[in-house]
Amino acid sequence: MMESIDNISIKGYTHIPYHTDTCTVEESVVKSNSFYEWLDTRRSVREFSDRPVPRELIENLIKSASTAPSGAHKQPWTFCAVSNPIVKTQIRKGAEIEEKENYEKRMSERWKKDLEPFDTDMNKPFLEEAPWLIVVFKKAYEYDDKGNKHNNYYVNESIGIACGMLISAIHNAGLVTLTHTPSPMNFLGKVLGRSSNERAFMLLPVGYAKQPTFVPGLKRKELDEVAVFYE
Ligand code: IYR
Repeated sequence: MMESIDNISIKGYTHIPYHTDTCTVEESVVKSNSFYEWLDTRRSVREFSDRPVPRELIENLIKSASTAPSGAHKQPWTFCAVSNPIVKTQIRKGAEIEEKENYEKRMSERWKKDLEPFDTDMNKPFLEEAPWLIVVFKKAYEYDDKGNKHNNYYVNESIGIACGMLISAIHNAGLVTLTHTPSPMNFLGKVLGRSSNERAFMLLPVGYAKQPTFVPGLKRKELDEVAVFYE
């Protein structure tokens, strides 16, 4: 039995005891390796099954993402979860208008060549086929009760972490996603009727993978290509 420790006060703010599972270093090594092996099985998937996904599951994913650390704990994000087929169609149409411009005009030849292994183009059927779309909005600023405007802190860093945690939560639930960024993404705020302080950051279609599904046979960089140790 762990001895209970009381809350303490620091500069007038309550601090509570932090509890986490205690484990040996050996257990930590085993856990970290199995987490890595499991995370390494995640892939971006563009083909979705029509198998339904209940709203409760999506709520759990969003709650998980919203546990992410954020600048001064402002949690500068809104997750819009869309299953309404009419809204999904509007989003697909808006995204394909931007992607047509991207593929035909904005993207360099080198960029398009780099994308060849992924077999992407301006058509985005997954925006209607996936049972849910989660559109993540960042809040660069907010208004307090008196109507005063306050900028949030480290908004891109915070929301990037939250999206990473969302992607991990999706993988953990046995679902798949891909990070879709049909820039510019202003159309998403209009379709979803968001406030002017909310900027679309990322669009994640969520569902079960179509069976069978094929993904590019890509290879991840080795540890020594991505890490440098200073011991
Ligand atoms: N937004 C486009 C292009 C695209 C860009 C990158 I970088 C990718 O990794 C994948 C796609 C699209 O979604 O097709």
